[in-house]
Amino acid sequence: MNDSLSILSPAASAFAHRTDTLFLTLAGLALFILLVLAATAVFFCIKYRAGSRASRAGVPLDAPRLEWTWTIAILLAFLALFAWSAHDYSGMTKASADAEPIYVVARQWVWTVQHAGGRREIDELHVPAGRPVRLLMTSQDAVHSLYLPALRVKQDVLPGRYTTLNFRADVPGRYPLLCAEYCGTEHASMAGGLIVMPPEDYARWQAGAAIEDGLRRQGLALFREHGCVGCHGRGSTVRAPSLDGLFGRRVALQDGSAVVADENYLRDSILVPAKQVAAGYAPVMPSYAGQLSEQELTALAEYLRNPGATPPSESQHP
Ligand code: HEC
Ligand SMILES: [Cu+2]
Repeated sequence: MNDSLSILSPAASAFAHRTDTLFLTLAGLALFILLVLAATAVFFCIKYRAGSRASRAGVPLDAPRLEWTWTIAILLAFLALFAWSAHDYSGMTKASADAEPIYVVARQWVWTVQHAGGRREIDELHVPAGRPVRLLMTSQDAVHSLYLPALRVKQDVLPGRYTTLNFRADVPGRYPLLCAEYCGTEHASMAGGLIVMPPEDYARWQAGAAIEDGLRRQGLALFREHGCVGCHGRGSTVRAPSLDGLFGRRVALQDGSAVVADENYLRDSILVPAKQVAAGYAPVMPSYAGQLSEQELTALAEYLRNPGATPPSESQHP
């Protein structure tokens, strides 16, 4: 069949098929109601046109049974549609614990993608087929929006914080990647490709970056260069919390509340440390706002997410 004849763009994930089913059901229902109402209207226009001899006697002024029936039927139909779409939507937004994290930085007018294995790319996003992927996205300037039509997912990308997009692409191939939020003169050209690869090919493609420094390793280097290790390292004399195993944990704060240490918490801890001070510590950590680029913050976040086998405890520091 000719692709250009189909109404919907190709679907590359199970979620895309579910979204299409929901969309076509809604469209079909709306079309059905439109046809019934239009046919009834035309029928009455002809039957009761001026001068027709149709009987106008005995018109019921109220019909409670009929009114209750259609009110309740429509209510139930809409509640069912709501439950159906809410179920699909929550399935889409839920992150799976083993999802592959990929960092995306948007700026006017390119997409920069950074894989945990160290591989970087521009205006292209390679993902493994059949595996859950979690995009962690931020913008260096305006508000952008990452849109992957073949997966039927879209998410705003905002300056100053991370937003996430979870998906699992199933069908290998190349699909469009678009910016769906007007972001300046070249907005229309802020587009690229989503490349879905069989997992073995993806692993091989990732390994092609062995010569590049892994993102985590780069984060560790920054952790040393910027003196984080001087306070957070094990040999430190400053009273600062250990960051090992911090990611994903609940952190008690000075003001008595608690938060889960996610990417945004790490980010805020580095850029605006005074905003959320860990309970039991003095707010002595300096702000690193303006000293770290988005790319470097990404590397630090990746390192803190998974400090791994190389604890920054070497005591080259006094
Ligand atoms: C002058 C010492 C000092 C330096 C340098 C420092 N920190 Fe901190 N940091 C602290 C202290 C003290 C706290 C606890 C108080 C607070 O939450 O602000 C903290 C808190 C944090 C937290 C939150 C920890 C938690 O348990 O909630 C993170 C994440 C963090 N720092 C990361 C970094 C990174 C990354 C760097 C380097 C870019 C860095 N810090 C540099 C002293 C420091
Ligand atoms: Cu854009």
